[in-house]
Amino acid sequence: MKRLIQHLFKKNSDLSVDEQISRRTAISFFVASIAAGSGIWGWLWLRKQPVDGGLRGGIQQPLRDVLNTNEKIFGKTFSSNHHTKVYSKKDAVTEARVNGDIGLNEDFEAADWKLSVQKNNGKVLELTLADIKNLPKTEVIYDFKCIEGWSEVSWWAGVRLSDFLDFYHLTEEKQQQYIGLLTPDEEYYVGIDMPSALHPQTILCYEHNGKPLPPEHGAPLRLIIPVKYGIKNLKRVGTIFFDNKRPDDYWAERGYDYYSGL
Ligand SMILES: Nc1nc2c(c(=O)[nH]1)N[C@H]1C(S)=C(S)[C@@H](COP(=O)(O)O)O[C@H]1N2
Ligand SMILES: [Mo]
Repeated sequence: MKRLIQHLFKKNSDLSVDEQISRRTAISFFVASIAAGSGIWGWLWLRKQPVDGGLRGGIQQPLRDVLNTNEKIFGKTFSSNHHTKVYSKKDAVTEARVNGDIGLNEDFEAADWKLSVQKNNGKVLELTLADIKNLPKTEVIYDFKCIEGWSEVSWWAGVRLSDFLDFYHLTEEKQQQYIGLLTPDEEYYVGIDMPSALHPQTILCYEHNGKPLPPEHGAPLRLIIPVKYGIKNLKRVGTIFFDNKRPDDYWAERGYDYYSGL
């Protein structure tokens, strides 16, 4: 240690080459220790920070603050006039990859399924697939992106969520800041900011490759929202509701970005 300190305070010219090298090593070591120390300190500090809201878990508030700031920036640049790039049918994969089966339990009876729309006056609208298929059909063929690092061009069709809300006069609901969607068993759930939900390419989807949506892709009805990553594209919608507070979100509670925009 004494040698080390002497090294640090001697003039360079008084040192041999070897001593100069060892001094540099000592300084680097010293700097690296401080850097590592502050990293560890920062990590210990972060661990002690309160976890953000969400009943079923969450991430430390400072981390969430960073994500929320990102959301503000990206939210401002979001425009419903900006369409996600679309492709032609021949570019679409014939069998889209299947990913994620949370909330898709096996004892589900598609025949008994109804979509529950929780209106803000407390009433619930119960709709059949036939009701939904009665509305104008919109197709979207786009590059579906999963945060796990894969993407593929796939072909989906259904009713535009904004057309659906207009048809059922969900005017007050549309003015809320968020829309929440849950699987019938409530095991998987997402929250979507209203501007993204009302985007013209966002659909309640019941067809894939021109055929009825297969169960593993979320039959009878799923959300297709090309302005977001795959995690927000909830399969097997059971309930829809509207709120000015952020709805619970499965992956946001596990540390992912709530906004998850593209
Ligand atoms: N109900 C439900 N929906 C879900 C998931 C899930 O686990 N359960 N996974 C999500 C994820 S991470 C992705 S990438 C897409 C995948 O959709 P696909 O299986 O139709 O390709 O579904 C999303 N929707
Ligand atoms: Mo995903």
